[in-house]
Amino acid sequence: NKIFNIRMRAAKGGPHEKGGKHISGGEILANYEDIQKAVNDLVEKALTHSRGNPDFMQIQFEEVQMPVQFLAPLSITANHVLSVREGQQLAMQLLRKCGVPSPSIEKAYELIAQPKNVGMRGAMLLHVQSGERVDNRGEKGVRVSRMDWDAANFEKWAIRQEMPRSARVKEAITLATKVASHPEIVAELCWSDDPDYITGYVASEKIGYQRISKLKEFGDERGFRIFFVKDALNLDSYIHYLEKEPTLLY
Ligand code: PML
Repeated sequence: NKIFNIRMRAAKGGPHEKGGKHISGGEILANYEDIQKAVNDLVEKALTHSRGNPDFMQIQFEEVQMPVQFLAPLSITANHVLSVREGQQLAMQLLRKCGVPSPSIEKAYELIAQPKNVGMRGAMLLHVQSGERVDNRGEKGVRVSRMDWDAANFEKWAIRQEMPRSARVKEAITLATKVASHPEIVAELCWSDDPDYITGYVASEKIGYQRISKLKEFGDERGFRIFFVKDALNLDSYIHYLEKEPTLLY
């Protein structure tokens, strides 16, 4: 049974490469019979996005040539905090629990504070022991791709877990589960660049998906995704895993 990857990206002010502002993106892994529906769903997602109407959209599909990895979603813990300060302190504490030393966490926050790293669409990969950035992807970062969660399974899961049945939550947990299942990645720290969305998370195989209700103030357009990796030697193989190897949640 062949599997296809269908991807969409939409921007305003022209294509992303020409300086257009990112409006929406998404991807679906589907059987041949479901490609039409996948395309419709992605077009609808782009046309109804809260960030505004796109004037550029690209849809692409291709057969997935590699075997698909099937994973169960990470377990979820909801952490309610009252302030950004409390949320960020909890995030640091969770990173330490995953084995990230304090000086490396400090280095991550130094990178976050640098204006040149604002607006990055992908993730930064940091070496867990030194805290140095090890990917060579500059301001683009590494974009995790080729992953999905069967819609009906996600719905059932979300009801059981009392989680919002939103595309955002579905995509974040799918991504975090794929990332955490790589044996060389010890932790992920993420929060959104959407000014209307302040919940973020720390995730790993060890601690699961730890949602933190407040990691930034409303109105803030700075979002980040950081993966702490054990070893920088096999960088190409991690990046290949993150970008190309297909993962489906069940
Ligand atoms: C959630 O658990 O509510 C999702 C948090 C991260 C969202 C990142 C994004 O905007 O894609």
